[in-house]
Amino acid sequence: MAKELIGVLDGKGKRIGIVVSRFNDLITKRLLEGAYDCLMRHGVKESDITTAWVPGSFEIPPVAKRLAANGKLDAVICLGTIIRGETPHFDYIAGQSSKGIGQIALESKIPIIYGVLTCDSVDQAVDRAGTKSGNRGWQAALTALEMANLYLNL
Ligand code: INI
Repeated sequence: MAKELIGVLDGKGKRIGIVVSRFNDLITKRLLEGAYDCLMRHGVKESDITTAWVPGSFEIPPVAKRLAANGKLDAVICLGTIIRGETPHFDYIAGQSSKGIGQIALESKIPIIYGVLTCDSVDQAVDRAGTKSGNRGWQAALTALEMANLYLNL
């Protein structure tokens, strides 16, 4: 019979790191609340969550890398919000942030979860931070638990 591996959605005993950006914190605070809510509903103890605030999404990858390397965590969740403006700045920040997080995810022993919103407008970001389209922070946290448990079997 084929062997299937799947991570259960259980947070009991899990230690989770979160890196969250202050830029657009009207939105990122909601993403963070969603992540806490999901983690604790799935059995993660509040005292087992470590949150690092960074100035902007550009600063997320280096901090996520250091948290992941400290050997004390089972997953790191990256939360940020990048909103398109009138210059190419958005593309540089969004590109560097996603590339950096992706690179760390490949190199780390623990899962690194991408919960950075890249939106064309504030309305789109609000939709994804606990209103019309759910809360991407909550979803990122659920992904972190599934991946942390999957990694135990790899
Ligand atoms: N950082 C964000 O997280 N979101 C943005 O929308 C954003 N914009 O638009 O500029 C942003 N810029 C700051 C950037 O992440 C760095 O903090 C800054 O460049 C210092 O390195």
